[in-house]
Amino acid sequence: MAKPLELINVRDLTICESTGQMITKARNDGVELFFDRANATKACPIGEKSACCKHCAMGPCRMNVNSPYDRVGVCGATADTIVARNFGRMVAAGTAAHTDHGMAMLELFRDVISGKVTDYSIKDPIKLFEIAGSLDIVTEGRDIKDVAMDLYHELEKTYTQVEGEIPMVKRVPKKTLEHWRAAGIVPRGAMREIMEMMHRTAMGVDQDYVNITKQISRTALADGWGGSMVSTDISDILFGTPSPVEVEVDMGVLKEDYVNIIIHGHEPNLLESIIVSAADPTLKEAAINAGAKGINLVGMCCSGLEAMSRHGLPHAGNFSSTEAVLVTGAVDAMTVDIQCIQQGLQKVADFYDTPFITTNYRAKIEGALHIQLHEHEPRECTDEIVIKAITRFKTRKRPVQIPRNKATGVHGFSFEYINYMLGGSFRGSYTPLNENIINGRIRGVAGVVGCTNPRSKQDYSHVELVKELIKNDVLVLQTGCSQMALAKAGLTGPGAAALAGPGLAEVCETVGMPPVLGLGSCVDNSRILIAASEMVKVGGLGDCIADLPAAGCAPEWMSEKAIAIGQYFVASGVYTIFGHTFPMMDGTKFKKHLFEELEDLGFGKWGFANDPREMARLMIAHIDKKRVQLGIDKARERVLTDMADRRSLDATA
Ligand code: BF8
Ligand code: SF4
Repeated sequence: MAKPLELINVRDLTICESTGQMITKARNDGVELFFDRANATKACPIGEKSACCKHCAMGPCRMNVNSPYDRVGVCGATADTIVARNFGRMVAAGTAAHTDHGMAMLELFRDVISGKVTDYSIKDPIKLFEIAGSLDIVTEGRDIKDVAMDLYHELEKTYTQVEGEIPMVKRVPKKTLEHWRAAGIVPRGAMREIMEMMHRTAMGVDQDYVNITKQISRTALADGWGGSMVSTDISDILFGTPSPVEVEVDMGVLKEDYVNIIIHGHEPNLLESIIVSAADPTLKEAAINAGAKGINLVGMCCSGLEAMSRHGLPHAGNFSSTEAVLVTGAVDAMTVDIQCIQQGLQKVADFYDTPFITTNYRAKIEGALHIQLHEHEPRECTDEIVIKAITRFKTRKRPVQIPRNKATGVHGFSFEYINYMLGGSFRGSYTPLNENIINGRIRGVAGVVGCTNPRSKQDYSHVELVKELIKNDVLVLQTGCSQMALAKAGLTGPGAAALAGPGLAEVCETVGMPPVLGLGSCVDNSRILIAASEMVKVGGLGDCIADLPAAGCAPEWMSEKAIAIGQYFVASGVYTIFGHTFPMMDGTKFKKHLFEELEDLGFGKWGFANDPREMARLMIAHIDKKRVQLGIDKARERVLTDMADRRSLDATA
């Protein structure tokens, strides 16, 4: 008889109190969550290190993880070829996810301009003109519709362009772009790059890991400076560019006496429409007639980040909490679209009688109810979801148990807002940021982003890493599920400045910003690229992104999308650390190429660490190395001495 599985102590699975409470409740209710499935399904040691090739029927061929050069595949493929090809396919998949999402947003934009879709409109014409101008589209004296249609045609190239550079590379710092040109990695349209990546990694094609790496970078850049960037910009134009808003987060935002609807996924169009449905007087009245006080819309994952940044909607939690939130019994409907929707949600929703509704033809789930969102008639779908939720509220069968935890933070920092915040409305500028980096008050900038993963204690590495960084005067920019980890821990409010080092705290106080800036969903990592670009353009910090005192980290990643993001940051010039696991055999030349040689070639490089303090140490050491190269290390020493002097004066006063 199989030995019963020993359950892992909840404290070792998550630092999120609410999720912990719901794991315990699920276990008591006899419901299996992915934390326990991860424990029962040990990661395959060969797959974990990407040491298997199944690209043809002469295989699958398996390498020796501990000694990669012991053997080769049947076709003679070496360990380097095999890991590089597998890595390339992860980047292709991640890039495909972001670009397909971006292309859907662009198609919606086209249909709004042409009048085919009337439920959405252009909310930010200023951004429309700015982006059009930055791509050399004539805007002066022209009708908004004409400019918008020209912009649509220009941006379509991001996806379909067969030859030549995609439009958004016009926003890349000159020297970084020249470097890409010399290396032959300036992206064409994403469709072309993904196609070529898949071709070159098929059996018997590209078998030189250095050459494969070039296509890996080119494909990833088609995501960061292409599909993702267009997705962010078009979403801002259609739904509004975010500006800071105070938001409540964590499962305590669910309300027992309201109809609770969770919006989970990635595309902002569904949530924009469901907001309108929930405000409809007839549906509001129906909710009240059902005995509820109202309708409570709550976001999760990246949809939730889009909703909170643009509308101040509450957010219940990140990826690792999506099953757990259903265990409260308080969710009257969960609606999902694309990406990071675990199939396991269906079974949990079923147990707690929660309607689990898919809305995008690309992502149906066996057993879930599918209500297709049609953009020309979005209310048909979203009204129906609200009605289903009201019915479920009326017939709730199980007792509701909502964790009481709730935190408040400030979110919705776009590139544009940071510009305004630092420079004021008349002279919006990144100059004060650069000045404070040069004078040493801010040591550098870090992007802390990405997923949570049931094989890694939820939120722990995100929170500890960010605390360590801000303590050392590193300004932190955040996106994705990482942003929610910090929000729940209360580090996205201005109060977090108290945890920052003296230099960063002083700047935060002067500008009135928190030391941790939430920039939105995962496609919004493009906002970090644009911010980095601006820092280079403003001057004083070198002349390419690789010169900046900056680093990135995804400490608890799980998705192929994260690998694509990591690679576009590396190719753009950023040292990028991943935690918890890395899909690559140790001791291979390919790993050395990504982790060391790319930096020598003028790019960023990959890094790996398991402990958040070690991650912080590596990032800070890199930032300090860049400060020395820029000749600004002495300025920081002076600032620190000044501060020490001031403190000792204060102490003697
Ligand atoms: O795109 S951070 S778990 S929700 S992949 Fe997914 Fe990872 Fe969350 Fe958004 Ni991003
Ligand atoms: Fe094996 Fe080569 Fe086929 Fe891969 S491509 S499965 S290494 S024979």
